[in-house]
Amino acid sequence: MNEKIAKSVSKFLSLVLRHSPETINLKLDENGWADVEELISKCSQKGNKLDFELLDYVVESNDKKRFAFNENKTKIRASQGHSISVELNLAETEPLEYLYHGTVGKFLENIKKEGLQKMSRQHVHLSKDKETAIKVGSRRGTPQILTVRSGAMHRDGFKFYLSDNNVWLTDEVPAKYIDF
Ligand code: HQG
Repeated sequence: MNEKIAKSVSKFLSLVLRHSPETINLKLDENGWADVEELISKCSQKGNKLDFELLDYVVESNDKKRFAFNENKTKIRASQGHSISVELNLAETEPLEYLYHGTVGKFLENIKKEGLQKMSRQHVHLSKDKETAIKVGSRRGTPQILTVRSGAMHRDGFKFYLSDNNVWLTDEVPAKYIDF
């Protein structure tokens, strides 16, 4: 399989399954699922040649397992990262004592004031290891890694969710729980 093509399909799927399904006139249900046949046919109509084999390859080989099929592979959704409102029905999960968030220097002043906010997404994204947080921060420049005292937050009543692809999600992280 051509990796360049797979990457470009993955980017396009992120766009239509997380942010703007209307780009190809696709309908997502309230849980974020799209019909696989409809997705394939609407992508192809818009010139993004896609067939089931390629879609299956992208889902299975994706570095971050960003997308998931339902059991019989008739539906597909993004496992996290949405900006549109979808109910992922993720189970509330007790977090590890510490989780990490990768950001960049220019945001620190604001984060010290307001804590971590979900910004344009549905949740604040956290990871269990610093390596992942470094990668996330590096998308924007020199990474700055914040340590979140998630255990303390949880004991204080904040809820945490673990996505199907192991990204920790929460609604916000007040600054007092962040070690800068
Ligand atoms: C920052 C990618 C100012 C926050 C990644 C981040 C991740 C604030 C940016 C996933 C702030 C939001 C999500 C505040 C937060 N003031 N800046 N109060 N609170 N920020 O992209 O975590 O490859 O929405 O630090 O790997 O960077 O797409 O979040 O820099 O898992 O699958 O505002 O996206 O995954 O940016 O990334 P994002 P993120 P994919």
